[in-house]
Amino acid sequence: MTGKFITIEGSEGVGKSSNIAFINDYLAKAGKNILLTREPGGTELGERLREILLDAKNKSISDDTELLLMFAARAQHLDEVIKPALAKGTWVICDRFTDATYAYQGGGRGLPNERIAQLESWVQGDLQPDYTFLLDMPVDAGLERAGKRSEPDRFEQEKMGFFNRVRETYLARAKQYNKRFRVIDAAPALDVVQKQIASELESILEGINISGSQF
Ligand code: Z5A
Repeated sequence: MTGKFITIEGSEGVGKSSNIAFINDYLAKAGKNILLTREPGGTELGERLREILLDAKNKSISDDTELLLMFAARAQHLDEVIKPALAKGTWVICDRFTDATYAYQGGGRGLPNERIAQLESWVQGDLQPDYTFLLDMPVDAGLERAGKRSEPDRFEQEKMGFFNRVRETYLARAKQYNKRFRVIDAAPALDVVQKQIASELESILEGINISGSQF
């Protein structure tokens, strides 16, 4: 008995938080047991690592350290939260996962994909999300949305070029893993974005019912 593992990705200001609540409600109405979680974070230790990683005062964190801390938080998250929930048949909705590492530490920081892949294989084994929603929109418009919020964190202080590489990496991965990814145009008004998400969720649920799975 296993639940489905759904991840939500995108660069700054694309509206992940706004849309995760919508996905949660949609699936709850469809009768699924749901666990909402996030990365980095999702456990007591992971949330402490998140504070370190996002704190704009921590200017001296090296790129390798950043990568290792992301996977340290992920290892704990998988063992303590994600795997047990999936094993019970719960659907896990996670705000960012390893695609974010490829996008931010790989695309953004320029760390080699091979190094990320080694850690991915060590920490996750074969475990991959069943579905990944990539909320995509032009970087400048996303930054404008994000800029209307509070003080920028350590990542939000990066420059345009960084976020363009993040977006390009996400789009390249969506193309490479096109069975798992659902790319959503996040630029229009929220109700239009949510119509696209609802349509994808409907087809996911239909596909699961047709294949005869009880989940
Ligand atoms: N990170 C990493 O580097 N490597 C990794 O492996 C992982 C993460 C897992 C924290 O992530 C940081 O960790 C992240 C990458 C790094 N970098 N940053 N920054 P996070 O997901 O917690 O942080 P975030 O990207 O800033 O996400 P967020 O705070 O949840 O924001 P959002 O989801 O992009 O957007 P939002 O809060 O839902 O919406 C932004 C604003 O736009 C808000 O005022 C909304 O009301 C508005 N909005 C949303 N949708 C619309 C539409 N459609 N129209 C108009 N306005 C809208």
